Amino acid sequence: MNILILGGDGYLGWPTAMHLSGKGHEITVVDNYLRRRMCRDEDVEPLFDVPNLFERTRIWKAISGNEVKVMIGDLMDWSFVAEVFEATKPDAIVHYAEQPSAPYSMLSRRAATMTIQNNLLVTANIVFAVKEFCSKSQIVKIGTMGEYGTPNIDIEEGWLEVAHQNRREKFLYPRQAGSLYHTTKIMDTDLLWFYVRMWDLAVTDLMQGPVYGLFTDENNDHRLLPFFNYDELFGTVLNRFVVQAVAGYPLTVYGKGGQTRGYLNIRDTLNCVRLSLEKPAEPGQLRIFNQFTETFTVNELAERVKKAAGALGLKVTIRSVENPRKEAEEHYYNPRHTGLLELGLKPNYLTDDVLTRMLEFVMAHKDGIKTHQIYKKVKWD
Ligand code: USQ
Repeated sequence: MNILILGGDGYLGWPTAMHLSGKGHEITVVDNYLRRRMCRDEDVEPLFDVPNLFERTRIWKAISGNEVKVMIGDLMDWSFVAEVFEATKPDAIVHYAEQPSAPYSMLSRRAATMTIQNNLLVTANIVFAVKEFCSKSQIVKIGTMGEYGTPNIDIEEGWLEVAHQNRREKFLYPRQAGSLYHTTKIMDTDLLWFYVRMWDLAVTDLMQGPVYGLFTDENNDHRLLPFFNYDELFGTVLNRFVVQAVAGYPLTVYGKGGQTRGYLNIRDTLNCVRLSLEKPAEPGQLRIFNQFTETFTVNELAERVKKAAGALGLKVTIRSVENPRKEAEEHYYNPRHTGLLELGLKPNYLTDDVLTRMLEFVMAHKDGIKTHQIYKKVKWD
């Protein structure tokens, strides 16, 4: 397939590009380096430097023999979007091109409006571009489990059948997000659902939980590793805990630590995206999968990291800190996640070996850890 990866520079975008390129697909990555700029602006650098996209594609070509094309520009700008779609006429679009951080979206009015503008306008531009340049191509959009929030009933995969006054109808499962970022993901799902109904687009929405990890089959050469953020804005919780364990920084459990989420290894993100592309949604279908492999509370993650780090001789403490977020710290959580398993996903679970490998890598990069960026207390209220 000829595949466009929008947001191809990010934590997940670049590993996805290599993975699909390695499987023989023709890949073009598109990015405007927004993530790199936001990190610089907020003084939260990743653990190690990552080469730019042109350099990454040169290294990947030398190793794999595969060419990945690069286009740099802003997907909020229609003239650039048109140029990209005209030049590539893709069979499929993987849409990662969003501001992905919940805490960033709660920083300020400016950060909030940037998140709304970027995430919604880019999604809308993709819809218009598909209609105009490649109406048969499929869209795989990265959504988030956070769209559902933490309701006191089981979470279905995208849809809920409602019986009301002796009649039945299927609706999008009720969504009630816990941050402005997560709210924009609800809104872009609504945009896509509207145009699926109007224009028969074929869309898969992958409702992803927090991702952890660094290593994939394609990045044995460390110059090809993804960004590894461990700061409060862009680091996901398990990646943060691994770095905190190595730095001797007490693991920052927010509040009671009973917050439960569905987690997945970065390898499984790549597999889920590939499986969705290989078995596409039908025209006129919004297909939704809950994309995670296992659930943990924050307390459980902290204990797991403490144990694995202890085996490496690291002395780790866990500290409950004031929760900067407004979220339930103890709650019911039972989301279904059978769709991707049925497509063929073979999960990579969180084992001690996985944690040990991450810890050892971070130990070798310990000098790069800047502890001031770990806990900045970006308040939800
Ligand atoms: N948490 C702590 N301590 C920390 C950091 C986080 O207790 O030091 C807690 C948070 O309060 C939250 C949970 O850990 O309850 C997960 O936090 P996170 O920062 O790993 O994840 P989140 O902000 O929800 O966002 C991440 C990605 C986002 C994706 C989302 C999936 O950044 O792009 O959409 O995970 S989900 O959480 O399922 O919505």
